[in-house]
Amino acid sequence: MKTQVGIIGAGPAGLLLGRILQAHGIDAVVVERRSRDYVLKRIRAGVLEQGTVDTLRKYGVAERLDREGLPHADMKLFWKGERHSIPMTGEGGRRMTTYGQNKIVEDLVLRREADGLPLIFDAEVKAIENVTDRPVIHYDHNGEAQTLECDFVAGCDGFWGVSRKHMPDADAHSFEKVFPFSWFGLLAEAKTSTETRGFCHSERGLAVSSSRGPDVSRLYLQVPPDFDMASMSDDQIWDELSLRLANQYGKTLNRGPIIDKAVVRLRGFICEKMVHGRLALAGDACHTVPPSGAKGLNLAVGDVRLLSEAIVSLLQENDDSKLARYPDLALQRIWPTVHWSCTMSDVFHIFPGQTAFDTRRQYEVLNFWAYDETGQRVFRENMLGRPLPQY
Ligand code: FAS
Repeated sequence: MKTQVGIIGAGPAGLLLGRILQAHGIDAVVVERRSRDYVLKRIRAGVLEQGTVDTLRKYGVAERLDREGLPHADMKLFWKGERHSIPMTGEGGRRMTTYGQNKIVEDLVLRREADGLPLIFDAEVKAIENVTDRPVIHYDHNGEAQTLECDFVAGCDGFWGVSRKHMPDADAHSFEKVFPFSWFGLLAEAKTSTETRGFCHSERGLAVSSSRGPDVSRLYLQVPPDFDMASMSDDQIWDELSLRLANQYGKTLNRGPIIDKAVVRLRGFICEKMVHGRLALAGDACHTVPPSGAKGLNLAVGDVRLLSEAIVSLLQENDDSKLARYPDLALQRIWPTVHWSCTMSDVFHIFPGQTAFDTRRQYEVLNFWAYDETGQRVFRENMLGRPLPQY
């Protein structure tokens, strides 16, 4: 099979890239190792920056988002018995919107299928040949070895994907911090009460409560790095969430059936080697962000906006100057965003061996974000997201 752009991975990065390239008249094939059912059911992110919402609207895949997305008027921070609301509307009406990543992926898959464009599930990419010339993707599908000849390959295959392995000396250009704890992510059929929604610092560890729809809550608990999901019953999970998010504030957490559970280790990771020949990385394939800042998906969208421009220039104008600049421009937004997510991780979590002194320093940052005008602006501008650099 032949195409102009081979896209590895049908996550938000790969699917959105396919949609943008299609809008510019460039053919692409998306190759995804998991089943269609698995990809559509995977619960992950859910807080969208304005730039992400605007991009999905621009490329005609925001109809359900506009119907079901929940705008964030404020962000609630609570700690030591205090709860504080930070207004979250930026200049020009910029704001955050809650809409599940699984719905974005479904909207993009359905659009691609409706347009009759190639999207191959259950197809694991094993290798990429001739990366510097006319790349060939080798993948297994239905037990048969297949090849896809391309003019360009976009590695949108996430942190554990195969693309980054084809970047020469990627390790020498990679930076990583692994936090000494994980997040236990939950999806529950329970209405999110405005009284318990937000980011919570507690001496038992972080807890987060947000909404994924009128009767669906997305909740997170800080847990040890080697946490076993089977070690807590659903009642124990709700009791722990209540202890952190509600009891000391005299509030009640709405409970309901827990419909999805996942544990994700908190790490910050950036591979600065994002282009080699006719291969480029985007999204979690080149950076992983601690979910504390709700940025991973939004960063992936920014990468794809920049990479798509570079690919269009290369394939339609034979101009590779934007491709050469893509890593630098993307990193101008990736590093500050990863730094912000790591800062949120530093402030809201309880670290092994943490002293009362450390806790008081965390309180000082929370006071600055909640009660100081400059601090509120710092918090708001970082949560609303960095502007995307322009070529
Ligand atoms: P993805 O990992 O989403 O997609 C990569 C795709 O490539 C996958 O479908 C994978 O199956 C496929 N693939 C991998 N190897 C392949 C191969 N060899 N051949 C073919 N296909 C291959 N971010 C937030 O902003 N907020 C959150 O609240 C949040 N919560 C998260 C919770 C969890 C449990 C996890 C794991 C992540 C969370 N994230 C969150 C981050 C997450 O949303 C990512 O940033 C986002 O999925 C990035 O999208 P992609 O770059 O497309 O990568």
